[in-house]
Amino acid sequence: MTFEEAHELIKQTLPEKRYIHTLGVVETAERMAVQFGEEVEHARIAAMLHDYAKYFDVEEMRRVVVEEGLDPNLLEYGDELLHAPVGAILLSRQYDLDDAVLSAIRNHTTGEPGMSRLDQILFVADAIEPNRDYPGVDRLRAEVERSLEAAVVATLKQTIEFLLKKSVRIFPLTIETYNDFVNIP
Ligand code: DGI
Ligand code: FE
Ligand code: FE
Ligand code: FE
Repeated sequence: MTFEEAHELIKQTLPEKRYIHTLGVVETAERMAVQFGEEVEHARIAAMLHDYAKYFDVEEMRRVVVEEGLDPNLLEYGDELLHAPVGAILLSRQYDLDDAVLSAIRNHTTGEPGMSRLDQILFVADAIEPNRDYPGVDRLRAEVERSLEAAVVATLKQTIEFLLKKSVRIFPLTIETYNDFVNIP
């Protein structure tokens, strides 16, 4: 699938606000791929497709988790987690996409220990794209100038703090990714 094909698909699939968010992620992931020497075309396509399943029917997404043998814990931590792994699976069924691209889409919400540099770029770009506006977002943007790993840790901290404030369950993979990326003193 080419970038333009992905763009057409997403324009037809997502509502206006999510489409605008997506274009911000594309712009940010593209810039970060240049900065960190990763393949720009993979970054652009992964960013364009990352929220493909965001508004899919929750019951349908839960069925995909069961059918495809994904981690059954995904069903116990809130529906927001489903769109990343389920989106990657549904896209892989319908389109020819690079494994590196599918991995970045699959991991964009929780991250994963040992995730690739492309995964890291999408994970951070999703959180800092220009349309994002929440307390601390400029601090995250500044971390990207330090290092990609520093930006991943800062993004995970912001996500975990947000989940704690909301008193919702934190998916173990989110914590495992934090433990993997944070520096041992
Ligand atoms: O899809 P986006 O809104 O662009 O961003 P995203 O894919 O990073 O999803 C963010 C949502 O996912 C937000 O509502 C918080 C939720 N989320 C992220 N990590 C966890 C989580 N929810 C739970 N319950 N546990 C997590 O570890
Ligand atoms: Fe998402
Ligand atoms: Fe490729
Ligand atoms: Fe997103």
